[in-house]
Amino acid sequence: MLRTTLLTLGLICTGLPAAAQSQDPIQQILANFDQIDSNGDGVISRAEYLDLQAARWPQIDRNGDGYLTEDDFPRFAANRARRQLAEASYLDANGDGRISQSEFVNGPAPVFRNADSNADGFLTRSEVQAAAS
Ligand SMILES: [Ca+2]
Ligand SMILES: [Ca+2]
Ligand SMILES: [Ca+2]
Repeated sequence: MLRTTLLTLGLICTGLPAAAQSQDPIQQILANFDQIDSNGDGVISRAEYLDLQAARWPQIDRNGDGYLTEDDFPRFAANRARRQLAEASYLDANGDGRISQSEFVNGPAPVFRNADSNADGFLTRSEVQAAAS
């Protein structure tokens, strides 16, 4: 469950159709592998993954106050917002009840860690494919 939280949060906040929201985050990495691999060396480094997280932040912090809180979700989605935020609470490193940009971008990256099966800090295409299957 944890591994899906980061990308799910972003998709919920962008208001994409339900079908797109349910897409597995690792499938999205696989589909965008070449764009995420910005230096084109054929592997996704942790730094390239962090760049991806940083690029997604504006869609997550919708009201632009620098923190992810319930206020960033549509009012009608308050219950879902609380659930999502509870699942993402592991990102709240300083325990102040909200997730800052730096906590989000630099925090634990379970999607990356789970896919990096040899734990060398790089995702190869075959590691991503294995995680996606
Ligand atoms: Ca790369
Ligand atoms: Ca916010
Ligand atoms: Ca915090």
